[in-house]
Amino acid sequence: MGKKVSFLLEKALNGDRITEEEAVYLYKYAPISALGHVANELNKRKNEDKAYFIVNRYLNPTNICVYKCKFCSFGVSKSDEKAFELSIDEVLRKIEYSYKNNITEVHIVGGLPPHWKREDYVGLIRVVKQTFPDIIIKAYTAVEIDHIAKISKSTYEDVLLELKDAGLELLPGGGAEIFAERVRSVIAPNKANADEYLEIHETAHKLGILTNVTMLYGHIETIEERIDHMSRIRNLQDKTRGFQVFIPLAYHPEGTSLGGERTSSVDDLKTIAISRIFLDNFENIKAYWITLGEKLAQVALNYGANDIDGTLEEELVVHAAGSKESYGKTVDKLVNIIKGAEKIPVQRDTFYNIIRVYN
Ligand code: V47
Ligand code: SF4
Repeated sequence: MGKKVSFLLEKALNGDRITEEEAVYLYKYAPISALGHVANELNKRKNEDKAYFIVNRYLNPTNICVYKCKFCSFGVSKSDEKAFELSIDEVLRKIEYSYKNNITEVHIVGGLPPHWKREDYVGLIRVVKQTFPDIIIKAYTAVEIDHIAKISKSTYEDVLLELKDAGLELLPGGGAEIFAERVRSVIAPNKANADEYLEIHETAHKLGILTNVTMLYGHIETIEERIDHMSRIRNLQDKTRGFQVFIPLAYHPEGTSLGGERTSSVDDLKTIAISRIFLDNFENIKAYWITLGEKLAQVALNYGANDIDGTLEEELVVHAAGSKESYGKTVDKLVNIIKGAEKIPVQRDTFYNIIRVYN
């Protein structure tokens, strides 16, 4: 291992913040085993041997979308034969089914149909909350908030306050992709840009709504652009402390107009480890089993991640792009994944409050 790599890893272990340039250097030159060791150590200081999962349901009300992001094979036009739009009754029936499995959270995100009005987005949340008052609603990415604000000629604050009043409790992290303009203008030229995404999260934090944040990696971005992405997130977190968890999402190319290859497992683990080392102001790093696969998500729990998301029941976005992970995991399965990683499985709620420890 080179002198500079050892010095930088030591610096991180001493609890000193590493710079963007240093993170790029580690990404490029540090051996994966050394990165994993340091990331695991830093994670242990925050979370001991605990690794979290949640009993939840993912719900996509529609795949009809006016935006045409090049990495996405989920969103389609209204006239596409794959287009679907659930009725309110269908939404409630799906949640009712999962309610029997004791879900504590429903994660609602979808396409942005040309005919949906602000009332449709708000009404959906209101009816779900009224029907299932004890389920926490994590819904609508910053892209949806931006879209609703634009179609109703309103402010982000106004939209977020109305959704909060309807029952929304946390914004999921989707829609971040890669912030750098060079990349975003190619892969997602039409939707909320980086400044808008970050402004929405900052506004949510100011209103007392916590949020998650993602990074879609493994397409046309450079290592420098990944670190730039994490750096903008770290800066906002310094200001607001409103992000709960960082979720790196490995790009799946199947059926997308962008094409490309799946990321390597080494790249996936390095990305988890670097994010744990770089984002010193984050408590949680999620290894999302849908994008990593259950085996690699398990390994990632020893590379800095402390969360694998949840039971989910059904997931359509990454499956449209080639994820072969079987839909839904039982609690037993998630507990076994975590135990297999030699960590202590902890069922959490949306806000990382402990529901049950599986010793
Ligand atoms: O924003 C779209 C990504 C995201 C592809 O907040 C793709 O806890 C890989 O954000 N290959 C939605 N990824 C999912 C998401 C998420 C998932 C789990 C938990 C949380 C959370 C958030 O999925 C999109 C986009 O970045 N995505 N297409 C693809 N081809
Ligand atoms: Fe629409 Fe989201 Fe897919 Fe972009 S990523 S096309 S906004 S569903």
